[in-house]
Amino acid sequence: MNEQETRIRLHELGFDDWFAARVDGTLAGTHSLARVSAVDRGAYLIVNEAGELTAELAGKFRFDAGSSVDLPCVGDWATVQYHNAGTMAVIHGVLPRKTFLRRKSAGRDVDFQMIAANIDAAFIVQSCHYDFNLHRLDRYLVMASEGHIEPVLILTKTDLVTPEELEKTVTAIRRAGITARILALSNATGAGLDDFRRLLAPGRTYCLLGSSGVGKTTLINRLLGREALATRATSHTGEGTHATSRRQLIVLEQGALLIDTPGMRELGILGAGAALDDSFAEIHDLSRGCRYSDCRHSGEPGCAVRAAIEGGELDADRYANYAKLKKEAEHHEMSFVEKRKKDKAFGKFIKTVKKEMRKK
Ligand SMILES: Nc1nc2c(ncn2[C@@H]2O[C@H](COP(=O)(O)OP(=O)(O)OP(=O)(O)O)[C@@H](O)[C@H]2O)c(=O)[nH]1
Ligand SMILES: [Mg+2]
Ligand SMILES: [Zn+2]
Repeated sequence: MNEQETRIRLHELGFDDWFAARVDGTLAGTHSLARVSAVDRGAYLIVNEAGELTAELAGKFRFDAGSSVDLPCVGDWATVQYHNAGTMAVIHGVLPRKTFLRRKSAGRDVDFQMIAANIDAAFIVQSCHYDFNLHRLDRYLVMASEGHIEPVLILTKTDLVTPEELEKTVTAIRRAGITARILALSNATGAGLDDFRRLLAPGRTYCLLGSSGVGKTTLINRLLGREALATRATSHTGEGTHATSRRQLIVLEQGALLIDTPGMRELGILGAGAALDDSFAEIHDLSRGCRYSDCRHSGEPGCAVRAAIEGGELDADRYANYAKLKKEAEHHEMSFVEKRKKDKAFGKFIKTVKKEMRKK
């Protein structure tokens, strides 16, 4: 591949003049450019003009990084060197980020965790059935605007609500003063998918954000035209577990770049349990009236929350939404064992990629 072809291919992966102006000229000839396509606890995949391969951080880069924010994240442009005939890469640095998505690390004030970098538009995905929540939507909008990213709201599962219910949701969003573009679709029937496709431009990068189970990965699979990525429907994971376990960049045939993220990431912006009780303050207050201090509100005697639902003072759907998020928060907090499981899964994933590379 000559220099010209390499440049064209990198542009297809989202590289542009903005980044070109920020490449350290002294590295020309010795270093190459590649885009980070997946990250999971110290293991990296990158994509370059020839395809996808695994990468490691240079020791000096890791050592010099002041915090995790300085380390590569999905979507970053990295300066790399290749070894073993181009099958192994070492990342020496990342270019400045044009835009970014980051969340506050749980439990700390000033620490941030990167979600993705160099995103042109963020798709904030909520299901119009059951998951929809204005407060959460607002958090995502703040997150996008802080990162200088245009937000687009995607309402999924329109097949599960009536047109009137959908209309009500859209009205509620507009009444809250949210002016971002809204697109409603169903992965099940395909309604709205063509409109969604029209939003995607070749060489542009999009990130899907939203709670677990809203259909982010299903949407990507619909665009790919095959079950390329595991969803809750295909992975047979139980309720409350996350079908997607890592952030990953996917290149569509038509040329757009999509980053899938696991739903649990939203817990960071909500601040898990505490913030939940904050946004569902009335439920938290009600629970103080339960007979048992550790009441799960699942049929215990003297449960004030159940009584409020039965008495019509607390909306059953609102409570269901709270219970679901609470479960997710707890899941997030007990995630040590889960994390280990995921590490193993990622190890397997890396092995498959390596095998694929050897075949080429
Ligand atoms: N009825 C209906 N079901 C859908 C739709 N989109 C997705 N689903 C189902 O919703 C479930 C969750 O979908 P996923 O794509 O795994 O959700 P996700 O947002 O990727 O979830 P995480 O990876 O856990 O963050 C699956 O069982 C899908 O089949 C839709 O538009 N309508
Ligand atoms: Mg997913
Ligand atoms: Zn109770």
